[in-house]
Amino acid sequence: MMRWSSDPLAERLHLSRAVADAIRDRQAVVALESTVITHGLPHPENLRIAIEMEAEIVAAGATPATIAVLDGNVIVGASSEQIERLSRAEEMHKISRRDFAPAFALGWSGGTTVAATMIVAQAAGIRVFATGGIGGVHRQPPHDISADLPELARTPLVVVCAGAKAILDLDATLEYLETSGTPVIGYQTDEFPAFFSRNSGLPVSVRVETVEQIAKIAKAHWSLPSAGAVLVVNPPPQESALDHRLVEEAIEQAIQQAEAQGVRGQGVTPFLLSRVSAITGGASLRANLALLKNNARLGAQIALALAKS
Ligand code: PSU
Ligand code: MN
Repeated sequence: MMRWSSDPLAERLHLSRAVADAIRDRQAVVALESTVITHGLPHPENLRIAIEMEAEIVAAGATPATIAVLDGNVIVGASSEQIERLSRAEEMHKISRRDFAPAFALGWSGGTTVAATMIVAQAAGIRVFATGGIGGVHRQPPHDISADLPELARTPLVVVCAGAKAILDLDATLEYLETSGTPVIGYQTDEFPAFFSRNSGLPVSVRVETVEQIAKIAKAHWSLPSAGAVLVVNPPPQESALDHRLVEEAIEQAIQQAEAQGVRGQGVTPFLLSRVSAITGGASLRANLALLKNNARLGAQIALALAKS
């Protein structure tokens, strides 16, 4: 057959056998991102949580697909050796939408952000993706806006998270989501969770009680012209969630330290997260790990509900 154009993304997609079989058989599959492994969490917690999230998904009866870029290839369903490599290597890129082209052309390896993971999941035929927190609008000038937000507006998936990273301007992030037409579904909550804490004082656009309701909303949303994602927000588990005010104080302090030390650009998030963890005596890290597992489990339940509907 004559090929009029090449498709570099499709050519570089490598699905594991388990993931390829599950997609072919229309079974429940949950995509997982890898920036949380390469840039979001310290070693060895990053490795442990990547394995535990997959185990949660398997236990719930679905197939996990950790997505990453290795040597210019797009991996869908990383093996334990590949996850181990992602968790250790220092020279990993943080890959968002803009970074795929150089990654393909130059053979980069890296963790995929929420935006990049959505692009790959969609290309592979996966409909559900679970993560910790999405990117959003930053608090300080230049009010950096994460590429995750425009991606949510255009890529039709169910994305499960515990809100946006707590270090962001949540109000502005919700306004962006509203403007760009992304439903924000509170799973058993009226409030947009603040990642480490269950409350933010900000409303979701719809509250649901069951995963079947989420599946119904997703299918209805995707019937609209050029529909993007539905964002499911799942409050962090009660036992490990932190008080909103306490987290706010830690973040304020961390932001001041970042400014004082001149930390900028992509370095800001890792810096703030590690400072907040130090200030809270590791409590924020424990909350982060607990909510990641919690979201993996909910993602699996939603994928099962979608597969049945
Ligand atoms: N939330 C966290 N830790 C993280 C991220 C989010 O608590 O590491 C990652 C996700 O992969 C998200 C990315 O997509 O940060 C957003 O980065 P940016 O704001 O540069 O787009
Ligand atoms: Mn950014």
